[in-house]
Amino acid sequence: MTDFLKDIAPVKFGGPDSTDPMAFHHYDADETLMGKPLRDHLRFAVAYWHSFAWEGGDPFGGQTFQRPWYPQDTMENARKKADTAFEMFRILGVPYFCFHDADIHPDGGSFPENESRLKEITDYFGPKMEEVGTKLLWGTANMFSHRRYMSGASTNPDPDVFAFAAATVKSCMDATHKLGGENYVLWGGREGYETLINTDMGQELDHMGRFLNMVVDYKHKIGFKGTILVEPKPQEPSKHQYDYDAATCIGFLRKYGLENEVKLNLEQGHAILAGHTFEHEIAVATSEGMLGSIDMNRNDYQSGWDTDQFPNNVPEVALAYYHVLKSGGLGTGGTNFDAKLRRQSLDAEDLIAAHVGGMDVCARGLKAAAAMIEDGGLEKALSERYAGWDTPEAKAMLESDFASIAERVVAEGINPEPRSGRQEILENYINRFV
Ligand code: XUL
Ligand code: CO
Repeated sequence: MTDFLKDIAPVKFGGPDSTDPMAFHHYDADETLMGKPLRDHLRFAVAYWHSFAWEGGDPFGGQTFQRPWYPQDTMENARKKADTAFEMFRILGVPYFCFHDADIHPDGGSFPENESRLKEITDYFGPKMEEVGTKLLWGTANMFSHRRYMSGASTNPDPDVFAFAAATVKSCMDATHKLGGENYVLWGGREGYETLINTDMGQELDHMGRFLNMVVDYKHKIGFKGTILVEPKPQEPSKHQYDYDAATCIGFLRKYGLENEVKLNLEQGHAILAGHTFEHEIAVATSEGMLGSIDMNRNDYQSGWDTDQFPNNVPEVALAYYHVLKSGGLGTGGTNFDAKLRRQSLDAEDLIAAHVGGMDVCARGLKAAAAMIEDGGLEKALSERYAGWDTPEAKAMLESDFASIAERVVAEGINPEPRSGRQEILENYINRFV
């Protein structure tokens, strides 16, 4: 038992009436829904970076947290951090975790030293994953924090940065493969630009497309069976991010011939920053068969930057899972809590309670989504709204042309009368389930 978590017992399911703040009220991993336990629907993961690497800083002040594994600049403390992380995975009973290279070992100053540290710490993870029973949902490379990446990684004007990034992603894919990771994620980080005055956007996009093709080639070369995912995010940290939202990423993947090889990792907060709802982003991806995984969190609606809070809005989460379930579930993906404590939430108890609350909110949302699917009310309303398209005339119109459509409009005296979209009635319907 590490010092940090010594007073915290494994979290149990207490049920909706329990008053224990450290118990699950809605997430019972074994509860079956639509023929599958909640554990397998939700596939929860803890994000190593927010829970163990982030120290509580903001643009106006530094570290507020005090953890036994600080300062994070030695391999000894990286192992201490890992000891605590796996203990927390056990306490929460989460099936998965996710990491960036930079979260799990301190920077070594050169590629060979980084690679050797990555090997060392992931070798340390292996037996712990076995012992605790936690698997790797995805690995990724942090190609945005170090100053070498200030002008991007694969989109950097300097080919040496492209090379460093390629070698780094190769090493992170090797580590992910070694640990049996089920996906590999690339979030653009600084793949974007501040000003066109100094940027050749077309060339940068071509380099990013080539880089991602190399990722896919390497996946096949090493026999990695997981899914390659890209994670859309707008306007942060670069003013103009190339992977702005799901639709932008899908266009990019098609342009570079990657639509059958790469899927999307969608994040609630990134959807909000892009001016969308989370369910919009999920529906864009599922309509193209490209939903890979979700980063679950909550963005502040007033702030305009990425606040990465733990989710606590059941209706929002329910609509997100509604679209996930409708498309057949998360596949190799999962629900990764890309969420961090507020910087005043100093205690180990805060960290555990944040995850417990997040897991409960997701369980409530998923159950509401499943109930709406089983009831069929939204599907029925949809098929009624689009029923006109089931007629032979409507189907034939899609195969015809403007001239014959215009003739038919005249011949049949077509003059449509608008019908209600019934939005409030449907919102009231959803309220019955959440
Ligand atoms: C950044 C973000 C990342 C990715 C992984 O906003 O979401 O943590 O999930 O690089
Ligand atoms: Co994310």
